[in-house]
Amino acid sequence: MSTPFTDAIRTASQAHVKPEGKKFSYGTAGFRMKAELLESVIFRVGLLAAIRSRKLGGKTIGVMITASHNPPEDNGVKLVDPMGEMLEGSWEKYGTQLANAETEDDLVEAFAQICEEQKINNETAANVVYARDTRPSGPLLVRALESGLSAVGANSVDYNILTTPQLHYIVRCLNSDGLYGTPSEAGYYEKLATAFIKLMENKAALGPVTVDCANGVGGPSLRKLAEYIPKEVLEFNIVNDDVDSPAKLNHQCGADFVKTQQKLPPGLEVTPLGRYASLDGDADRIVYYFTAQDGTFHLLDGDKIASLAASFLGDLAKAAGLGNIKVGVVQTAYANGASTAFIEKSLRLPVSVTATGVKHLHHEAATKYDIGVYFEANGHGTVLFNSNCLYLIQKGHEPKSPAEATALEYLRSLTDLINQAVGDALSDLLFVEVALAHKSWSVNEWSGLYTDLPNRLVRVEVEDRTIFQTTDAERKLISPPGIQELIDACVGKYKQGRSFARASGTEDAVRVYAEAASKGEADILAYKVAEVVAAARMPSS
Ligand code: 16G
Ligand code: MG
Repeated sequence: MSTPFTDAIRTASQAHVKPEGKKFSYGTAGFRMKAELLESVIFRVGLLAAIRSRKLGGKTIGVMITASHNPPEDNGVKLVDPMGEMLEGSWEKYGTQLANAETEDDLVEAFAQICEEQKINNETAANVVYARDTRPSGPLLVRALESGLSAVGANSVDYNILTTPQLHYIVRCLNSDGLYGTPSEAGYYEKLATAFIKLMENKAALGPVTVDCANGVGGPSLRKLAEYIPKEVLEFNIVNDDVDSPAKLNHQCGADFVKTQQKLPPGLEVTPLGRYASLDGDADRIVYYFTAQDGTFHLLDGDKIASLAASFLGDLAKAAGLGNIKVGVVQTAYANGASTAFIEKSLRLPVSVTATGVKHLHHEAATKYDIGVYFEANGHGTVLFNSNCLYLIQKGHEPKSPAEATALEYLRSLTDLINQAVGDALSDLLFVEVALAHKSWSVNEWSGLYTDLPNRLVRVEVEDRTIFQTTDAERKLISPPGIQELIDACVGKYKQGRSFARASGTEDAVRVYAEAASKGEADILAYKVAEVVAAARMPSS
Protein backbone atom coordinates (compact mmCIF):
# COMPACT_ATOMS: atom_id res chain seq x y z
CA MET A 1 0.00 0.00 0.00
CA SER A 2 1.16 3.52 -0.62
CA THR A 3 -0.13 7.09 -0.43
CA PRO A 4 0.97 10.30 -2.17
CA PHE A 5 3.06 11.00 0.93
CA THR A 6 4.96 7.71 1.15
CA ASP A 7 8.30 9.07 -0.04
CA ALA A 8 8.08 12.31 1.91
CA ILE A 9 7.25 10.46 5.15
CA ARG A 10 10.08 8.00 4.60
CA THR A 11 12.63 10.75 4.01
CA ALA A 12 11.48 13.07 6.80
CA SER A 13 11.24 10.32 9.41
CA GLN A 14 14.97 9.56 9.00
CA ALA A 15 15.62 12.67 11.05
CA HIS A 16 13.28 11.49 13.87
CA VAL A 17 14.26 7.91 14.52
CA LYS A 18 12.21 5.79 16.92
CA PRO A 19 14.12 4.60 19.99
CA GLU A 20 14.60 0.91 19.25
CA GLY A 21 12.23 -1.52 20.94
CA LYS A 22 10.51 1.23 22.96
CA LYS A 23 6.73 0.71 23.32
CA PHE A 24 4.51 3.80 23.30
CA SER A 25 0.86 4.10 24.16
CA TYR A 26 -1.62 6.97 23.66
CA GLY A 27 -3.20 7.06 27.12
CA THR A 28 -5.42 9.29 29.28
CA ALA A 29 -2.99 12.17 28.88
CA GLY A 30 -1.90 11.44 25.29
CA PHE A 31 1.78 10.44 25.08
CA ARG A 32 3.84 11.50 28.06
CA MET A 33 7.41 10.55 29.10
CA LYS A 34 11.01 11.79 29.27
CA ALA A 35 11.29 14.45 26.56
CA GLU A 36 14.35 12.82 24.97
CA LEU A 37 12.23 9.81 23.95
CA LEU A 38 9.48 11.84 22.33
CA GLU A 39 10.85 13.18 19.06
CA SER A 40 9.75 10.31 16.82
CA VAL A 41 6.39 10.17 18.60
CA ILE A 42 5.68 13.84 17.95
CA PHE A 43 6.73 13.58 14.30
CA ARG A 44 4.16 10.80 13.96
CA VAL A 45 1.49 12.74 15.87
CA GLY A 46 1.85 15.27 13.02
CA LEU A 47 0.88 12.52 10.59
CA LEU A 48 -2.10 11.52 12.74
CA ALA A 49 -3.34 15.10 13.13
CA ALA A 50 -3.38 15.46 9.35
CA ILE A 51 -5.29 12.20 8.86
CA ARG A 52 -7.81 13.25 11.52
CA SER A 53 -8.34 16.64 9.86
CA ARG A 54 -8.81 15.05 6.42
CA LYS A 55 -11.24 12.54 7.90
CA LEU A 56 -13.32 15.48 9.18
CA GLY A 57 -13.30 17.29 5.84
CA GLY A 58 -10.46 19.67 6.69
CA LYS A 59 -11.68 20.80 10.11
CA THR A 60 -8.86 22.19 12.24
CA ILE A 61 -7.22 19.79 14.70
CA GLY A 62 -5.04 20.93 17.61
CA VAL A 63 -1.77 19.49 18.89
CA MET A 64 -0.63 20.50 22.38
CA ILE A 65 2.90 19.79 23.56
CA THR A 66 2.97 19.67 27.35
CA ALA A 67 3.54 17.33 30.28
CA SER A 68 1.23 19.20 32.66
CA HIS A 69 2.21 18.58 36.30
CA ASN A 70 5.10 16.23 35.47
CA PRO A 71 8.74 17.17 36.21
CA PRO A 72 10.61 19.56 33.86
CA GLU A 73 12.56 16.83 32.03
CA ASP A 74 9.31 15.22 30.83
CA ASN A 75 7.16 16.28 27.95
CA GLY A 76 4.06 15.02 26.19
CA VAL A 77 1.62 15.55 23.39
CA LYS A 78 -2.10 15.29 22.85
CA LEU A 79 -4.56 15.94 20.08
CA VAL A 80 -7.56 18.25 20.24
CA ASP A 81 -10.70 17.49 18.22
CA PRO A 82 -12.64 20.23 16.36
CA MET A 83 -14.97 21.38 19.12
CA GLY A 84 -12.03 21.62 21.49
CA GLU A 85 -12.62 18.22 23.07
CA MET A 86 -10.01 15.51 23.55
CA LEU A 87 -9.28 13.26 20.56
CA GLU A 88 -12.12 10.77 20.05
CA GLY A 89 -11.28 7.65 22.07
CA SER A 90 -11.55 5.24 19.12
CA TRP A 91 -8.66 7.09 17.39
CA GLU A 92 -6.16 6.72 20.24
CA LYS A 93 -5.16 3.31 18.85
CA TYR A 94 -3.95 4.95 15.64
CA GLY A 95 -1.64 7.17 17.64
CA THR A 96 -0.26 4.08 19.35
CA GLN A 97 0.05 2.25 16.02
CA LEU A 98 2.02 5.05 14.32
CA ALA A 99 4.23 5.68 17.35
CA ASN A 100 5.21 1.99 17.55
CA ALA A 101 6.07 1.46 13.86
CA GLU A 102 9.65 0.26 14.22
CA THR A 103 11.16 1.17 10.83
CA GLU A 104 10.46 3.75 8.13
CA ASP A 105 8.84 1.04 6.03
CA ASP A 106 6.61 0.04 8.94
CA LEU A 107 5.67 3.70 9.40
CA VAL A 108 4.60 4.38 5.81
CA GLU A 109 2.70 1.09 5.88
CA ALA A 110 0.90 2.02 9.12
CA PHE A 111 0.06 5.46 7.70
CA ALA A 112 -1.36 3.92 4.51
CA GLN A 113 -3.32 1.33 6.50
CA ILE A 114 -5.01 3.96 8.66
CA CYS A 115 -5.84 6.07 5.58
CA GLU A 116 -7.34 2.97 3.97
CA GLU A 117 -9.31 1.93 7.06
CA GLN A 118 -10.70 5.45 7.50
CA LYS A 119 -11.25 5.93 3.75
CA ILE A 120 -9.22 9.13 3.72
CA ASN A 121 -9.16 11.27 0.61
CA ASN A 122 -5.58 12.45 0.61
CA GLU A 123 -6.48 15.38 -1.61
CA THR A 124 -8.62 16.95 1.13
CA ALA A 125 -6.90 19.85 2.86
CA ALA A 126 -5.56 19.11 6.34
CA ASN A 127 -5.51 21.95 8.89
CA VAL A 128 -3.61 21.75 12.15
CA VAL A 129 -2.74 24.30 14.84
CA TYR A 130 -0.29 23.70 17.66
CA ALA A 131 1.19 25.19 20.80
CA ARG A 132 3.51 24.23 23.63
CA ASP A 133 4.04 25.00 27.29
CA THR A 134 7.24 26.60 28.69
CA ARG A 135 9.40 23.45 28.94
CA PRO A 136 12.90 23.76 27.43
CA SER A 137 12.36 20.64 25.28
CA GLY A 138 9.38 22.30 23.56
CA PRO A 139 11.11 24.01 20.58
CA LEU A 140 12.90 20.84 19.41
CA LEU A 141 9.68 18.84 19.66
CA VAL A 142 7.80 21.52 17.74
CA ARG A 143 10.30 21.10 14.90
CA ALA A 144 9.63 17.35 14.84
CA LEU A 145 5.90 18.06 14.68
CA GLU A 146 6.35 20.57 11.85
CA SER A 147 8.43 18.05 9.93
CA GLY A 148 5.61 15.47 10.25
CA LEU A 149 2.95 17.96 9.23
CA SER A 150 4.81 19.14 6.17
CA ALA A 151 5.62 15.57 5.04
CA VAL A 152 1.89 14.91 4.68
CA GLY A 153 1.01 18.31 3.20
CA ALA A 154 -0.89 19.75 6.16
CA ASN A 155 -1.50 23.50 6.52
CA SER A 156 -0.44 24.52 9.98
CA VAL A 157 -0.23 27.50 12.31
CA ASP A 158 2.13 27.78 15.27
CA TYR A 159 0.46 29.45 18.27
CA ASN A 160 3.74 29.36 20.24
CA ILE A 161 3.38 29.26 24.02
CA LEU A 162 -0.15 28.78 25.38
CA THR A 163 -1.91 27.03 28.23
CA THR A 164 -3.55 23.76 27.20
CA PRO A 165 -7.10 25.19 27.54
CA GLN A 166 -6.16 28.21 25.42
CA LEU A 167 -5.28 25.89 22.54
CA HIS A 168 -8.56 24.00 23.03
CA TYR A 169 -10.37 27.36 22.92
CA ILE A 170 -8.62 28.41 19.70
CA VAL A 171 -9.42 25.09 18.00
CA ARG A 172 -13.09 25.50 18.91
CA CYS A 173 -13.13 29.10 17.61
CA LEU A 174 -11.54 28.05 14.32
CA ASN A 175 -14.22 25.42 13.76
CA SER A 176 -17.22 27.53 14.84
CA ASP A 177 -17.34 30.21 12.11
CA GLY A 178 -16.40 32.90 14.61
CA LEU A 179 -19.41 32.15 16.84
CA TYR A 180 -17.40 30.92 19.80
CA GLY A 181 -14.84 33.73 19.86
CA THR A 182 -11.78 35.22 18.17
CA PRO A 183 -9.19 32.50 17.54
CA SER A 184 -6.24 34.19 19.20
CA GLU A 185 -4.65 34.47 22.63
CA ALA A 186 -5.88 38.07 22.91
CA GLY A 187 -9.37 36.95 21.85
CA TYR A 188 -9.35 34.49 24.73
CA TYR A 189 -8.40 37.12 27.32
CA GLU A 190 -10.94 39.59 25.98
CA LYS A 191 -13.76 37.06 26.04
CA LEU A 192 -13.07 35.96 29.61
CA ALA A 193 -12.36 39.43 30.98
CA THR A 194 -15.42 41.04 29.38
CA ALA A 195 -17.72 38.39 30.85
CA PHE A 196 -15.98 38.60 34.22
CA ILE A 197 -16.22 42.38 34.50
CA LYS A 198 -19.93 42.23 33.63
CA LEU A 199 -20.58 39.55 36.24
CA MET A 200 -18.75 41.52 38.94
CA GLU A 201 -20.65 44.78 38.33
CA ASN A 202 -22.10 46.10 41.58
CA LYS A 203 -20.52 43.27 43.57
CA ALA A 204 -18.42 44.10 46.62
CA ALA A 205 -14.69 43.61 46.01
CA LEU A 206 -13.39 40.46 47.64
CA GLY A 207 -9.80 41.51 48.24
CA PRO A 208 -6.85 40.05 46.34
CA VAL A 209 -6.55 36.43 45.26
CA THR A 210 -3.07 34.89 45.38
CA VAL A 211 -2.34 32.47 42.54
CA ASP A 212 0.54 29.98 42.57
CA CYS A 213 1.28 29.25 38.89
CA ALA A 214 3.56 26.21 39.40
CA ASN A 215 6.30 28.16 37.55
CA GLY A 216 4.58 27.08 34.36
CA VAL A 217 2.77 28.61 31.42
CA GLY A 218 -0.15 29.69 33.61
CA GLY A 219 2.07 32.47 35.06
CA PRO A 220 2.65 34.55 31.92
CA SER A 221 -0.90 33.85 30.77
CA LEU A 222 -2.46 35.00 34.02
CA ARG A 223 -0.31 38.15 33.92
CA LYS A 224 -1.70 38.93 30.47
CA LEU A 225 -5.27 38.15 31.54
CA ALA A 226 -4.87 40.41 34.58
CA GLU A 227 -4.10 43.35 32.29
CA TYR A 228 -7.66 43.12 30.96
CA ILE A 229 -9.19 43.25 34.47
CA PRO A 230 -9.14 46.54 36.45
CA LYS A 231 -7.64 46.23 39.93
CA GLU A 232 -10.83 47.58 41.47
CA VAL A 233 -12.68 44.56 40.07
CA LEU A 234 -10.13 41.98 41.19
CA GLU A 235 -6.53 42.16 42.23
CA PHE A 236 -4.27 39.23 41.43
CA ASN A 237 -1.20 38.45 43.47
CA ILE A 238 0.74 36.19 41.11
CA VAL A 239 3.41 33.94 42.64
CA ASN A 240 5.59 31.04 41.42
CA ASP A 241 5.61 32.42 37.90
CA ASP A 242 9.30 31.99 37.08
CA VAL A 243 9.35 30.29 33.69
CA ASP A 244 13.04 31.03 33.07
CA SER A 245 14.32 28.50 35.61
CA PRO A 246 13.14 25.14 34.23
CA ALA A 247 14.04 23.23 37.40
CA LYS A 248 11.36 25.15 39.30
CA LEU A 249 8.48 23.92 37.14
CA ASN A 250 5.97 22.03 39.34
CA HIS A 251 8.64 21.78 42.04
CA GLN A 252 7.15 22.15 45.52
CA CYS A 253 4.30 24.20 44.13
CA GLY A 254 1.27 23.95 41.87
CA ALA A 255 -2.08 22.20 42.09
CA ASP A 256 -0.71 18.67 42.15
CA PHE A 257 1.67 19.47 45.02
CA VAL A 258 -1.02 21.15 47.11
CA LYS A 259 -3.66 18.46 46.47
CA THR A 260 -1.42 15.45 47.11
CA GLN A 261 0.55 16.95 50.02
CA GLN A 262 -2.46 18.75 51.49
CA LYS A 263 -0.27 21.66 52.48
CA LEU A 264 0.85 25.13 51.41
CA PRO A 265 3.62 25.49 48.83
CA PRO A 266 6.78 26.28 50.85
CA GLY A 267 7.62 29.99 50.96
CA LEU A 268 4.09 31.17 50.34
CA GLU A 269 3.21 33.98 52.71
CA VAL A 270 -0.35 33.62 53.86
CA THR A 271 -2.87 35.84 55.58
CA PRO A 272 -5.53 33.96 57.55
CA LEU A 273 -8.79 33.65 55.60
CA GLY A 274 -7.22 35.01 52.40
CA ARG A 275 -7.98 33.29 49.09
CA TYR A 276 -5.19 31.17 47.57
CA ALA A 277 -5.23 29.08 44.41
CA SER A 278 -2.71 26.83 42.65
CA LEU A 279 -2.63 25.99 38.94
CA ASP A 280 -0.84 23.00 37.45
CA GLY A 281 1.99 23.23 34.88
CA ASP A 282 -0.27 23.67 31.83
CA ALA A 283 -3.11 25.49 33.64
CA ASP A 284 -5.93 23.03 33.06
CA ARG A 285 -6.33 22.27 36.77
CA ILE A 286 -6.93 24.44 39.84
CA VAL A 287 -7.42 24.03 43.58
CA TYR A 288 -8.13 26.73 46.18
CA TYR A 289 -7.08 26.78 49.83
CA PHE A 290 -6.73 29.01 52.86
CA THR A 291 -5.55 29.00 56.42
CA ALA A 292 -7.89 29.58 59.34
CA GLN A 293 -7.18 32.06 62.14
CA ASP A 294 -5.42 29.29 64.09
CA GLY A 295 -3.15 28.54 61.11
CA THR A 296 -4.77 25.25 60.05
CA PHE A 297 -4.69 24.52 56.34
CA HIS A 298 -7.97 23.99 54.47
CA LEU A 299 -8.10 22.64 50.94
CA LEU A 300 -10.90 23.65 48.58
CA ASP A 301 -10.40 20.99 45.91
CA GLY A 302 -12.29 20.05 42.76
CA ASP A 303 -15.14 18.60 44.83
CA LYS A 304 -15.56 21.87 46.73
CA ILE A 305 -15.42 23.82 43.46
CA ALA A 306 -18.10 21.51 41.98
CA SER A 307 -20.28 22.01 45.06
CA LEU A 308 -19.92 25.79 44.89
CA ALA A 309 -20.60 25.76 41.13
CA ALA A 310 -23.66 23.53 41.45
CA SER A 311 -25.09 25.57 44.30
CA PHE A 312 -24.55 28.85 42.43
CA LEU A 313 -25.85 27.64 39.07
CA GLY A 314 -28.80 25.73 40.54
CA ASP A 315 -29.95 28.90 42.34
CA LEU A 316 -29.35 31.07 39.29
CA ALA A 317 -31.35 28.77 36.99
CA LYS A 318 -34.28 28.95 39.42
CA ALA A 319 -33.96 32.71 39.75
CA ALA A 320 -34.07 32.99 35.96
CA GLY A 321 -37.34 31.07 35.89
CA LEU A 322 -35.67 28.03 34.33
CA GLY A 323 -36.84 25.60 37.00
CA ASN A 324 -37.25 22.81 34.44
CA ILE A 325 -33.73 22.64 33.13
CA LYS A 326 -31.68 19.79 34.42
CA VAL A 327 -28.65 20.84 36.47
CA GLY A 328 -26.39 17.93 37.44
CA VAL A 329 -22.89 17.14 38.63
CA VAL A 330 -20.41 14.59 37.27
CA GLN A 331 -17.71 13.20 39.55
CA THR A 332 -15.35 10.23 39.67
CA ALA A 333 -14.93 7.59 42.38
CA TYR A 334 -12.26 9.85 43.93
CA ALA A 335 -14.88 12.45 44.87
CA ASN A 336 -15.13 12.72 48.63
CA GLY A 337 -18.31 10.95 49.82
CA ALA A 338 -19.28 14.04 51.81
CA SER A 339 -19.35 16.13 48.61
CA THR A 340 -21.62 13.65 46.84
CA ALA A 341 -23.95 13.56 49.85
CA PHE A 342 -24.01 17.37 49.98
CA ILE A 343 -24.88 17.72 46.28
CA GLU A 344 -27.55 15.01 46.36
CA LYS A 345 -29.11 15.69 49.75
CA SER A 346 -28.65 19.40 50.43
CA LEU A 347 -28.65 20.78 46.90
CA ARG A 348 -31.02 18.04 45.68
CA LEU A 349 -29.18 17.74 42.41
CA PRO A 350 -28.33 14.50 40.59
CA VAL A 351 -24.74 13.18 40.57
CA SER A 352 -23.30 10.80 37.99
CA VAL A 353 -20.01 8.98 38.37
CA THR A 354 -17.67 8.15 35.49
CA ALA A 355 -14.24 6.64 35.05
CA THR A 356 -11.21 8.87 35.74
CA GLY A 357 -10.05 11.19 32.93
CA VAL A 358 -11.50 14.44 31.66
CA LYS A 359 -12.90 12.96 28.45
CA HIS A 360 -15.25 10.66 30.39
CA LEU A 361 -16.61 13.39 32.67
CA HIS A 362 -16.91 15.84 29.79
CA HIS A 363 -18.95 13.41 27.72
CA GLU A 364 -21.32 12.63 30.59
CA ALA A 365 -21.82 16.31 31.47
CA ALA A 366 -22.46 17.20 27.81
CA THR A 367 -24.97 14.44 27.15
CA LYS A 368 -26.83 14.04 30.42
CA TYR A 369 -27.55 17.53 31.70
CA ASP A 370 -28.70 20.95 30.44
CA ILE A 371 -26.15 22.48 32.81
CA GLY A 372 -23.52 19.84 33.53
CA VAL A 373 -20.97 20.65 36.23
CA TYR A 374 -18.00 18.29 36.14
CA PHE A 375 -14.92 18.24 38.33
CA GLU A 376 -12.37 15.67 39.36
CA ALA A 377 -11.24 15.99 42.97
CA ASN A 378 -7.78 16.94 41.63
CA GLY A 379 -9.19 20.15 40.11
CA HIS A 380 -9.80 19.30 36.45
CA GLY A 381 -13.23 20.48 35.40
CA THR A 382 -15.67 22.95 33.95
CA VAL A 383 -19.40 23.55 33.42
CA LEU A 384 -21.15 22.75 30.13
CA PHE A 385 -24.34 24.38 28.87
CA ASN A 386 -26.15 22.27 26.25
CA SER A 387 -27.95 23.66 23.21
CA ASN A 388 -31.37 23.50 24.89
CA CYS A 389 -30.06 25.57 27.79
CA LEU A 390 -28.25 28.03 25.50
CA TYR A 391 -31.44 28.53 23.49
CA LEU A 392 -33.47 29.27 26.64
CA ILE A 393 -30.82 31.60 28.04
CA GLN A 394 -30.32 33.51 24.80
CA LYS A 395 -33.85 33.92 23.48
CA GLY A 396 -36.21 31.03 24.25
CA HIS A 397 -37.30 32.16 27.70
CA GLU A 398 -39.24 35.38 28.22
CA PRO A 399 -38.33 36.78 31.68
CA LYS A 400 -41.37 37.42 33.87
CA SER A 401 -39.76 39.93 36.20
CA PRO A 402 -36.71 42.22 36.38
CA ALA A 403 -35.11 39.68 38.74
CA GLU A 404 -35.54 36.91 36.16
CA ALA A 405 -34.08 39.16 33.47
CA THR A 406 -31.00 39.86 35.62
CA ALA A 407 -30.46 36.18 36.40
CA LEU A 408 -30.74 35.36 32.68
CA GLU A 409 -28.19 38.05 31.91
CA TYR A 410 -25.81 36.51 34.46
CA LEU A 411 -26.27 33.07 32.91
CA ARG A 412 -25.51 34.50 29.47
CA SER A 413 -22.24 35.98 30.71
CA LEU A 414 -21.36 32.74 32.46
CA THR A 415 -21.58 30.85 29.17
CA ASP A 416 -18.83 33.20 27.93
CA LEU A 417 -16.78 33.08 31.11
CA ILE A 418 -16.68 29.30 31.46
CA ASN A 419 -14.54 27.48 28.89
CA GLN A 420 -16.91 25.15 27.02
CA ALA A 421 -14.13 23.24 25.30
CA VAL A 422 -12.32 21.78 28.31
CA GLY A 423 -11.53 22.34 32.00
CA ASP A 424 -9.52 25.55 32.29
CA ALA A 425 -7.77 26.79 35.44
CA LEU A 426 -7.87 30.49 34.45
CA SER A 427 -11.54 30.38 33.49
CA ASP A 428 -12.34 28.35 36.63
CA LEU A 429 -10.44 30.88 38.76
CA LEU A 430 -12.61 33.73 37.51
CA PHE A 431 -15.74 31.59 37.84
CA VAL A 432 -15.03 30.77 41.49
CA GLU A 433 -14.42 34.47 42.18
CA VAL A 434 -17.79 35.31 40.59
CA ALA A 435 -19.62 32.60 42.53
CA LEU A 436 -18.13 33.78 45.84
CA ALA A 437 -18.90 37.44 45.04
CA HIS A 438 -22.51 36.67 44.09
CA LYS A 439 -23.07 34.57 47.18
CA SER A 440 -21.10 37.01 49.38
CA TRP A 441 -19.27 34.02 50.78
CA SER A 442 -15.87 34.05 52.46
CA VAL A 443 -13.60 31.03 52.04
CA ASN A 444 -14.82 29.90 55.44
CA GLU A 445 -18.42 29.82 54.34
CA TRP A 446 -17.51 28.02 51.13
CA SER A 447 -15.39 25.51 53.03
CA GLY A 448 -18.23 24.95 55.49
CA LEU A 449 -20.63 23.59 52.83
CA TYR A 450 -19.61 20.16 54.09
CA THR A 451 -16.71 18.55 55.93
CA ASP A 452 -14.60 16.11 53.94
CA LEU A 453 -14.59 12.53 55.13
CA PRO A 454 -11.04 11.62 56.16
CA ASN A 455 -9.39 9.81 53.26
CA ARG A 456 -6.17 8.22 52.13
CA LEU A 457 -4.64 7.52 48.72
CA VAL A 458 -1.98 4.83 48.40
CA ARG A 459 0.15 3.87 45.41
CA VAL A 460 0.88 0.15 45.08
CA GLU A 461 3.61 -1.15 42.78
CA VAL A 462 2.56 -4.44 41.19
CA GLU A 463 4.07 -6.85 38.70
CA ASP A 464 1.34 -6.38 36.08
CA ARG A 465 -1.22 -3.63 36.55
CA THR A 466 -3.24 -4.73 33.51
CA ILE A 467 -4.74 -7.63 35.48
CA PHE A 468 -6.71 -5.09 37.55
CA GLN A 469 -9.88 -4.64 35.53
CA THR A 470 -12.74 -2.53 36.86
CA THR A 471 -16.46 -1.99 36.34
CA ASP A 472 -19.06 0.42 37.74
CA ALA A 473 -17.04 3.59 37.01
CA GLU A 474 -13.89 1.97 38.47
CA ARG A 475 -15.54 1.35 41.83
CA LYS A 476 -15.38 -2.44 41.61
CA LEU A 477 -12.74 -4.89 40.42
CA ILE A 478 -13.83 -7.74 38.18
CA SER A 479 -10.32 -9.13 37.83
CA PRO A 480 -8.34 -10.78 39.41
CA PRO A 481 -11.22 -13.09 40.41
CA GLY A 482 -12.26 -12.95 44.04
CA ILE A 483 -10.40 -9.73 44.86
CA GLN A 484 -13.49 -7.51 45.14
CA GLU A 485 -14.96 -9.80 47.82
CA LEU A 486 -11.77 -9.37 49.86
CA ILE A 487 -11.95 -5.58 49.50
CA ASP A 488 -15.65 -5.58 50.46
CA ALA A 489 -14.80 -7.55 53.59
CA CYS A 490 -12.21 -4.91 54.58
CA VAL A 491 -14.60 -2.00 53.87
CA GLY A 492 -17.39 -3.61 55.92
CA LYS A 493 -15.34 -3.25 59.11
CA TYR A 494 -15.21 0.57 59.06
CA LYS A 495 -17.84 3.17 59.80
CA GLN A 496 -18.64 5.13 56.62
CA GLY A 497 -15.96 3.03 54.94
CA ARG A 498 -15.50 3.14 51.17
CA SER A 499 -12.55 1.96 49.16
CA PHE A 500 -11.60 1.02 45.61
CA ALA A 501 -8.50 0.08 43.64
CA ARG A 502 -7.78 0.89 39.98
CA ALA A 503 -4.80 0.67 37.68
CA SER A 504 -3.34 4.12 37.00
CA GLY A 505 -3.64 5.32 33.42
CA THR A 506 -0.48 7.40 33.66
CA GLU A 507 1.94 5.43 35.88
CA ASP A 508 2.94 1.83 36.29
CA ALA A 509 1.03 1.31 39.54
CA VAL A 510 -2.34 0.59 41.12
CA ARG A 511 -3.98 3.34 43.16
CA VAL A 512 -6.01 2.58 46.27
CA TYR A 513 -8.43 5.14 47.67
CA ALA A 514 -10.12 4.78 51.05
CA GLU A 515 -12.30 6.97 53.22
CA ALA A 516 -13.87 6.38 56.62
CA ALA A 517 -15.32 8.19 59.61
CA SER A 518 -11.91 8.94 61.16
CA LYS A 519 -8.43 9.58 59.79
CA GLY A 520 -7.03 6.54 61.59
CA GLU A 521 -9.68 4.27 60.10
CA ALA A 522 -9.21 5.68 56.59
CA ASP A 523 -5.46 5.02 56.84
CA ILE A 524 -5.88 1.46 58.07
CA LEU A 525 -8.54 0.70 55.47
CA ALA A 526 -6.28 2.02 52.67
CA TYR A 527 -3.36 -0.12 53.86
CA LYS A 528 -5.52 -3.25 54.25
CA VAL A 529 -6.85 -2.85 50.70
CA ALA A 530 -3.32 -2.12 49.43
CA GLU A 531 -2.19 -5.42 50.99
CA VAL A 532 -4.99 -7.24 49.17
CA VAL A 533 -3.90 -5.62 45.89
CA ALA A 534 -0.23 -6.39 46.42
CA ALA A 535 -1.00 -10.06 47.07
CA ALA A 536 -3.38 -10.48 44.13
CA ARG A 537 -2.47 -12.94 41.37
CA MET A 538 -4.27 -14.32 38.34
CA PRO A 539 -5.07 -18.03 38.72
CA SER A 540 -2.52 -19.98 36.64
CA SER A 541 -4.18 -21.88 33.81
C1 16G B 1 -4.70 12.43 33.57
C2 16G B 1 -6.07 13.00 33.31
C3 16G B 1 -6.76 13.36 34.61
C4 16G B 1 -6.78 12.18 35.55
C5 16G B 1 -5.40 11.60 35.72
C6 16G B 1 -5.49 10.28 36.45
C7 16G B 1 -6.81 14.48 31.52
C8 16G B 1 -6.58 15.79 30.83
N1 16G B 1 -5.97 14.22 32.50
O1 16G B 1 -3.86 13.40 34.11
O2 16G B 1 -8.06 13.76 34.30
O3 16G B 1 -7.28 12.57 36.80
O4 16G B 1 -4.82 11.34 34.45
O5 16G B 1 -4.22 9.72 36.56
O6 16G B 1 -7.70 13.72 31.18
P1 16G B 1 -4.05 8.21 37.00
O7 16G B 1 -4.77 7.34 35.99
O8 16G B 1 -2.57 8.00 37.01
O9 16G B 1 -4.65 8.06 38.36
MG1 MG C 1 -2.63 19.69 33.43
